[in-house]
Amino acid sequence: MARTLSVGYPSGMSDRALKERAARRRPWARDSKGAPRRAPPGPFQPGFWRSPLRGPWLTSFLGTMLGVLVLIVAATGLISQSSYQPQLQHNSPFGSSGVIGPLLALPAWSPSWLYAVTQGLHITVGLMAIPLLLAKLWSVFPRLFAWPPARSPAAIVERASLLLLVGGSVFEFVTGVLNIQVFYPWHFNFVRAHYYGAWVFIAAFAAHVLVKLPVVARAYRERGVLKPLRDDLVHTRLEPRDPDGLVALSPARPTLSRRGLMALVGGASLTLVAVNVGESVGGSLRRLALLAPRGRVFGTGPNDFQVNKTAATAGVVAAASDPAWRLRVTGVRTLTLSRRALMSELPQRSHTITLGCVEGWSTTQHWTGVRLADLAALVGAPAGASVLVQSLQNGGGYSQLTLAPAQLNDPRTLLALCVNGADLSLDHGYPARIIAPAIPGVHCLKWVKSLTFASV
Ligand SMILES: Nc1nc2c(c(=O)[nH]1)N[C@H]1C(S)=C(S)[C@@H](COP(=O)(O)O)O[C@H]1N2
Ligand SMILES: [Mo]
Repeated sequence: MARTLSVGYPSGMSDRALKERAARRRPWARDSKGAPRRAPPGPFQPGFWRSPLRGPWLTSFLGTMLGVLVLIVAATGLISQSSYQPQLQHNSPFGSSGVIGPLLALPAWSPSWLYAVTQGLHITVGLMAIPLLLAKLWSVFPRLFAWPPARSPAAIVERASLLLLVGGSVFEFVTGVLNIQVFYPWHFNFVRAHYYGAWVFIAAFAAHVLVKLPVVARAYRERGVLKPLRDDLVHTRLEPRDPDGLVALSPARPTLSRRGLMALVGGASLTLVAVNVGESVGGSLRRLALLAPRGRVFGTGPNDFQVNKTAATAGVVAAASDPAWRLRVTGVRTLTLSRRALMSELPQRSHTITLGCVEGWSTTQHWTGVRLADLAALVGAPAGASVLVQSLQNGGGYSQLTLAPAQLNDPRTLLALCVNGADLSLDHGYPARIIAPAIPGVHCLKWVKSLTFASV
C-alpha cells in the first residue's frame, strides 16, 4: 500500500504525510480516517456492468446518429411552433426578426402541403429517434452509478446538465408521443410545455455536444467511424479502457456484435416509422398506420376524411345547423351575410389544400368558398390588417384565433363553404370554415361565426 502510494511522490515524505496529502487532494476518495472509501454494493461496484459492447466508440456512434435526428426534429419543431403560435416568438431566443427567425417561418409562397411535410417529418423522425435514444441511454447507463457521484465542482455541473439533457429528452419524447395519440393525461398546456421543454433540451444538448466532441473525435480517430461495424460476433472485442469507465472491467462474452446491435436499433426505428407514417402521408397509406389513434371519426361521400372534433363533441350541432346563421364581417363597416349570400353574391374559388394537423395526420381535399381577402375588401379592411376569426364553439381553445396579414392575404386562403363539390358536413365545419395553405390544421377554424379585420 505504502509503496504504491509513494510512487511518483517526492521522497522524504512519511506514509502518513502522503496519505494526508492525498486526502486533501482527493477528499472524496478517502474517509475521515484516510482509509479508501468503498463504493456501495451492486451497480455502484466497478465490475457490475458486464456488456462487452459498451465503450466510447459505441456511445459516440449512437450519439452521432441520434444527434442528426434530433437536429431534424428540433428544426421542424421550431418551424411548427413559429407557424402555430407566432406570438410565442417573443419568448424565443431568436425572435421573429434576425437571421434564424424568418428561416423558421414557412415562406408565403409555400405549397399548401409544406406544413404537413415539416410536421410529418417532426413526428416520423421523432419516432425513429426513440430506439436510438434508448440505446444511447443504455450505452452510458453505468455512468449513472459512478462512484463517488461527483469528484469535483466541474463534475457536479456536468451531472446537473445531464439531468437537464436526459430529463428534457424524456419529457419531450413522452409528451410528444402522447400528443400524437391524442391523449392528454396532464393539466398543463401541451404546446407551451413541449415548446419550453424543447429549449431546455436544445440548450443541454448543445452543451453536451460541445463537451463530448473531443471524446467522439478521439473514438473515431482511434477506431474509425464505421470500422467496428465490420466485426462479426466472433471478432467482437472489448474497446480499450477509457477514462470515463464505459468499458466493462469484467466483461461477459459478447452475445451480439456491434453491427447486430445497430441492426436491432435500426430495425426498431424502421418498424416504428412503418406503422406510423401512413397517418402523416394520408390517403390509402393511412390503413398501414397501425399505431395511429383508434376510433377516429370520418364523414361520408365527399366529406369522407378524418374529423378532428365532431360537431357533437364541440357542442355546436344546434347553432351550426340553425338556418338563421349569419356571418358577421367587420372592417370599416359591418356586414351580416347569409350562407346563400356568401355563395351567390361573391366569387367562389376552389383550391386543393392539404390540411396538416399538429398531431401528425394530414388530408388533401378540394375546397370551395370565398377568399378571405375578398371579404376584407368588402368591409374596407385597412391594408396590413390581420383577422380575428370566431367560432360558434365555446372554449376548448377553439373559440377564436388570429390569422396574420400574410396568411389572410394569400389568394388560396378561403372561408370554405364546400368540399369536393358538396356542402361541408357539420363535422367538417358547416356552415363555414377557414382553409389556408401551409398552416397548422388547428388554425383552420370550423363553424365560423364572425370575422373581424383590424390592424394591430
Ligand atoms: N372550432 C373548431 N375548429 C377546429 C377544430 C376544433 O376542434 N374546433 N379542430 C382543428 C384541428 S386541430 C384540425 S387538425 C382541423 C381538422 O379539420 P377536420 O376536422 O375537418 O378534418 O380543424 C381545426 N379546426
Ligand atoms: Mo389538429
